[in-house]
Amino acid sequence: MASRRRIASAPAPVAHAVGPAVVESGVDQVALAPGASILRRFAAPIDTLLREGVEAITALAPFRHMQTPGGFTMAVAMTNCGALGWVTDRRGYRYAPLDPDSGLPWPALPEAFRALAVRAARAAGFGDFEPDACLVNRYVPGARLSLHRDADERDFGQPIVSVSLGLPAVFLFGGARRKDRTQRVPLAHGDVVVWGGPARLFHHGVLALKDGEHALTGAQRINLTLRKAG
Ligand code: MD3
Ligand code: FE
Repeated sequence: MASRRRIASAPAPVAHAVGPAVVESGVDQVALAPGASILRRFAAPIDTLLREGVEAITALAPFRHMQTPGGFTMAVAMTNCGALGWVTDRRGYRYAPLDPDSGLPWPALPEAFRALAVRAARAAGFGDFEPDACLVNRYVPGARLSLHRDADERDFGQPIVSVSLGLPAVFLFGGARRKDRTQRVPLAHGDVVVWGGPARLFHHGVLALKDGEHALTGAQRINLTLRKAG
């Protein structure tokens, strides 16, 4: 069950924490599971900066619907920034330094993305996070992401930091085994989730996006996942 706490000036470290020297005060942090923390609205103060970053990235590396190894077209449109980008095609899933559509390196990771992710990871107890990859997912109404695990990164000791922008979504959070029961977690604009520790390899997905309009993104949800892939 999720437990909520408000971090005060001298918080007790969360149970899964690596032991941060400093934890941000005033962060509304919910422990979803050991190693998984939601920082509600953590990204909201810089949402316009993040939106502009996504615009700059997609001008160089447009959103595209990738193919799964099984030959399905993903409902979620994706692009990447940073030294490595996650790609899927008939040959499989992998991280690649070049955008397969252009043959060019992925756009640079914006400093605002990097700094936000490092700050969120630290607030959740992961003091040495150094992202080198950022997958950018775009959901339009009806788009969903089926239950999966993120296992293409080298070091599962590094967390994944996810940032939600725009329309709200219902996130499905399961367990180590695909058949484990799932909990439904609403994720709203500005929410940041840090996935590490035992939760790092848990199954998860996103239910079909509901119709709506958001002032910053229109009829879309954008999710950034910052990773140390290489
Ligand atoms: C839990 N993205 O890109 S972010 C993905 O909202 C992905 O676009 C979803 O799953 C989205 O792979 C969910 C939350 C997330 C990301 C990585 C995780 C949850 C995770 C890794 C382990 C456990
Ligand atoms: Fe995932």
